[in-house]
Amino acid sequence: MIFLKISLRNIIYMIKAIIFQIIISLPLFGQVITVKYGPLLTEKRTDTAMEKWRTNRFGQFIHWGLYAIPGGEWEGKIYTGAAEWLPVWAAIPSAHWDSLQYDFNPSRFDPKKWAKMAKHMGARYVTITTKHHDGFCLWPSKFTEFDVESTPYNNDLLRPFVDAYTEEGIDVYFYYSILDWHHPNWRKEIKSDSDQFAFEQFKSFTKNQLEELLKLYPEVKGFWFDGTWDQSWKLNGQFSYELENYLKKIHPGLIVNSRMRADEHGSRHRDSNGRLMGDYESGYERRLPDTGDTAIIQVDWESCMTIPENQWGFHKDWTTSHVKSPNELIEMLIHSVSLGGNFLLNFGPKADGTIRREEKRIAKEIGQWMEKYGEAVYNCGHAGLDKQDWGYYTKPKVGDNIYMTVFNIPINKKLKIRLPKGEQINKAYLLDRPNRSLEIQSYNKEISLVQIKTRSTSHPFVIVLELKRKES
Ligand code: H79
Repeated sequence: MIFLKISLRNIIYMIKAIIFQIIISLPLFGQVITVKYGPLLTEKRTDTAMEKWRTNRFGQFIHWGLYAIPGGEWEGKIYTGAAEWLPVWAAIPSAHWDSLQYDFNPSRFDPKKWAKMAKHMGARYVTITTKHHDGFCLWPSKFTEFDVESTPYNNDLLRPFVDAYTEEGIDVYFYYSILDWHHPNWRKEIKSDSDQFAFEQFKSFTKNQLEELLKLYPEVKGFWFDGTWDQSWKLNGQFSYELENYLKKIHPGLIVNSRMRADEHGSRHRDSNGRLMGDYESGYERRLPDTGDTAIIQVDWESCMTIPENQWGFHKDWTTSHVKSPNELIEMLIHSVSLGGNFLLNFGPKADGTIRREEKRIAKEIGQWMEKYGEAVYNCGHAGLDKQDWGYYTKPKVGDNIYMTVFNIPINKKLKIRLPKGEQINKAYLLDRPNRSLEIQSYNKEISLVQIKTRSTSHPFVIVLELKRKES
């Protein structure tokens, strides 16, 4: 009887599972939802601008704005949430927050120093907050008074920033928050005709500012949109489609993240049929795809990461969460590249324009590593081999070599490699010692072992693997 009960339950469970499978695979059976305002392109872009985006692989994110002034502290109380969300955590009235602009005077801002630091870290692109959720603009905008021109600093910050980074050969991208706590016409939800009217004005304002940014800073390579999760924006799939199209027309080669878009059914990042919108998937915020999620390589994608747990803008107290070490961050970078993605590491400069000591140190240490091993990062992607516990494989776009970045040395100092059928190892050597080959042993038909010598290192290191076809 018990047996019967269990099997009945199992049968019900199986039926449920089958129904679920059928539902999720409906698009595969041709039950495709009609989407008019989905992706502009359904394939990966192959133009030179996008190819460059792919070769860059490592970028610097910069969150800078009025939130750097309080740095997470309001009326004597430290709020441990993200510093740029302080007006929400401390329920600060808009007018009060906005008056911070009269205290904004980054007299020590020296973008050449920032750009040099980024260059030494190995960043090939930078994404800076031109306007975050509070609506404050780092450039003199014709369309608002809530900008850097109305501060005691009264100078454009973006122009010298763009110049300094461009000078160092670093591609510049603009972060832009659609959501705007300052603008009177911003709406989270459209509940009435007057909301609708206001939001139409807001859409024009958004379009005007984006056009303005492209006109003032024609060097910019793309936009990183944020703050697009509210109902008002999700209901405007047609507008975001047309806006993406328009911006790309007036600025050929422009690169736009998936977060900008919703389709006309309100589906974000991916349309209602699961197709990526924008040029790359930008949903990986403070997280990475699982190492086994090789399906992700079908699209371009980027992960953006904070150094503490969740601080983007400058926060004066970094003791309340784990602060990632350079090695942890390098691992995240390599993890991203091994799955064909980019890694954007965040920095939150202080209100005076300087960069905090902890961030400088981290940038320097990552830079020392990149100097030695950057070959395994730039222009690299998924290697097509099964991931092993010692670390990650990456493969350059050009050439046949494969890089193994080792983070965990096994007790027996033998690194397992499972090769595809018909392949064998020709040679393996340390990237920084190309003249000395490492010994290769065969474990069984499919698995080989690379023997490493005792290597006392406090950093990950890279092995180059040369493969060749097996003679049959
Ligand atoms: O700019 C950085 C963050 O400030 C910003 N994106 C990065 C790059 C960011 N803001 N919010 N989030 C990321 C996470 C979004 C949380 C939300 Fe909510 C959940 C928005 C709406 C629901 C939490 C709950 C915040 C508002 C309500």
